[in-house]
Amino acid sequence: MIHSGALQPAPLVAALAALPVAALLLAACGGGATPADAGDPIERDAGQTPADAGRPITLPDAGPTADAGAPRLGPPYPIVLCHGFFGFDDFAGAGFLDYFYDVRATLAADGEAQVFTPEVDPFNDSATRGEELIAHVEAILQMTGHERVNLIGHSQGGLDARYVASVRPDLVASVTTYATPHRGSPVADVVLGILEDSRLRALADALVRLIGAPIWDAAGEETSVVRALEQLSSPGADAFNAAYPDAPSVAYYSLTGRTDLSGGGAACDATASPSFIARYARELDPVDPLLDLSEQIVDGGLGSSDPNDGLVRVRDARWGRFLGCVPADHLDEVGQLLGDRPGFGNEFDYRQLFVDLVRFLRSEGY
Ligand SMILES: [Ca+2]
Ligand SMILES: [Ca+2]
Ligand SMILES: [Ca+2]
Repeated sequence: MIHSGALQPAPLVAALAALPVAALLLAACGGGATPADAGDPIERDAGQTPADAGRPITLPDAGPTADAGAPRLGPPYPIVLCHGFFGFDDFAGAGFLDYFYDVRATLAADGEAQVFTPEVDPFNDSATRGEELIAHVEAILQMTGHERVNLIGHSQGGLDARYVASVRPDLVASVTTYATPHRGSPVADVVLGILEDSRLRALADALVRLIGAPIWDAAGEETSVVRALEQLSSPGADAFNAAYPDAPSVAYYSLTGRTDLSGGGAACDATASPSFIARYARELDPVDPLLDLSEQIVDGGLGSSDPNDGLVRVRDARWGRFLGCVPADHLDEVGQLLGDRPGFGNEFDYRQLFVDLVRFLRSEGY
């Protein structure tokens, strides 16, 4: 936690901004599930162990996988869920692996045995996290024998996924980003002092509560949380997009949430939005109290209404083929906290969304 006495004025601002951003980052790809039918185990050196619910995957030592024992299986490809900014470690005892709350078990019940939830640095930029993710993906491919994976990233996890696809397109069949701030988040801009806002202090406090981590250490120096925030700022997003262009061979999809009882309007318009998303068109979501302040900043203030999920604006979340909006705040999107209902009167079912999304990817040939 931040010790207010150690904070400098600028760092404090940064701390505030970091709160909403942290929620955004929630979605870095987490891969960890061990397929039940992985087949003959491949001999691997005991190296790093990707997080997995009780059944760890052992990463190969490092070597390239392009040659010996090259993966060869086609679709349906393994699913890799990429988590965002932080890991909910402090939320009611929920472990990091529950970022996508109960999603892997839900998908398993639908016949999807190869769903992974790898863990990457909860607070860092997407180039760093993306490199970690590449190592996980290589291990997953070696274990499953497939030639590629489908990456589904929530929040910053979507940027991590894009990094992997840009740098190693040979490993990726599709990238689906969910509430990912491709064009940055006003929350990060506010925290880093790029935008002025009188609510900074309260925002910073809220951010620290949300991410459960200090933005500045006791000496008043920045932590890696700041690197993540810088990436999520408007200029940081521009630089990332320029550095890591989409791979022509990879399919890109996106979807996002809308909250604060907004119907989304034109911002959510999606050409031929699939029925599994369009079915929620009439549902409205009340924003989680944890995101109330950041929602006010993101949507432009009183009298304005820029559709968003409490941390990410809809217009910033569009990438590739936009599938539409679901009635959910940034936490509801992945079933947080702890699988709670999204809000009074809202029939959005995030578990069903993941089931339908994976079925959709299968129907698309991935
Ligand atoms: Ca609003
Ligand atoms: Ca919720
Ligand atoms: Ca909600």
